[in-house]
Amino acid sequence: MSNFVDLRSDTVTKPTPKMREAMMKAEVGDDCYGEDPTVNALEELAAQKLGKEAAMYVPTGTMGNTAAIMTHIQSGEMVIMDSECHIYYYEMANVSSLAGAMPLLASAGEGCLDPDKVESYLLNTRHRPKTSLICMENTHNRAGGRVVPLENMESIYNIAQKFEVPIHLDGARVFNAATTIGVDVKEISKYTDSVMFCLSKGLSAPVGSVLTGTSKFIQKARIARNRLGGAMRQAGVIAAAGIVALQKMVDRLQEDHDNARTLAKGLAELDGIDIDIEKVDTNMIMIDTRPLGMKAEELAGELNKRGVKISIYGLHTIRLVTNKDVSRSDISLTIEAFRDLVNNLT
Ligand code: TLP
Repeated sequence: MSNFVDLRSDTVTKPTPKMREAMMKAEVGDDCYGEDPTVNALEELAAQKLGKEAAMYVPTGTMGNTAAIMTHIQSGEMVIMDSECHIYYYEMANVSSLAGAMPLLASAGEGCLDPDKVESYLLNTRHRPKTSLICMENTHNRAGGRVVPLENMESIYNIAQKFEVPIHLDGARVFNAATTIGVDVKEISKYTDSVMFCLSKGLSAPVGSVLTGTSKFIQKARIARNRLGGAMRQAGVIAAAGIVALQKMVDRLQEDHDNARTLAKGLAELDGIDIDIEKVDTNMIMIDTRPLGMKAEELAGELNKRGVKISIYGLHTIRLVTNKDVSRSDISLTIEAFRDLVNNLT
């Protein structure tokens, strides 16, 4: 066991004993023949939770997003998105290299899309390739786990409907968003045509994400998954943990959010730590390292020496993510590590 407090991500969470038990007992079959009962059960459960007709289990969120884009569009078309979204920033340019699309950036800040920019991109089609898809992300990772308000999603959805363009949601942490807004996740997914969500983040499954949408869309998406080499066989062994994640782990996400707030409040009291607590919507905290006179890498190294792992999110930005495996006492240890660091600076 490591003695580190690991705040790099919620992806670092280990499966629960219930997950391991379900994995051991999972009934399996060849999923490429549609014969894995556990995968089928997970897909049905996921579709029902998101209020969609069908779902497809994928190994990663990146594959789910890429398969969705490949399914919604033709190569040579354009896809509207935010300049800080995961699809644009982190996903190895798959939107261009695998789906063959050009991203059109329509950011409004804080993870939202600008309705006017979106509409003008959709209007102006005469001399340009077709704009065939809008991608959104909720919660928004690089915006610091911010919840994109339902109003923003609704206004983008209304424009999309008018121009008959689908919306894909990177909902890697959509259950965190629903928890903060205090609504059923369907209140978010109703403003989308497809949603990818991750089982392997705050929900703590060891592997896996799910892409949801209409039956026709998912049928086509299975071909995209094959093209990406992502068709699996007796995947019920891992899907079993995904079922436990959906059934048992959604209701505890508030605990991660409460821990993030406690951590943010504790850190904000220290000299040189500038955090806007009102922006801590979910399980993430972003910290600008400049008031400490340090670059993110240097600060990460200093925290590591004090037993805390964090992520570097820019030259002067670090990210801290609470998760199931970070306890209240880990929160206190982290505040003490920062205090020690700050005291040694002054
Ligand atoms: N995000 C990871 C890193 O890649 C940055 C993290 O630690 O947060 N969408 C969003 C919004 C994500 O945050 C991530 C992972 C993904 C998609 C991709 O999921 P995976 O890692 O399963 O491919």
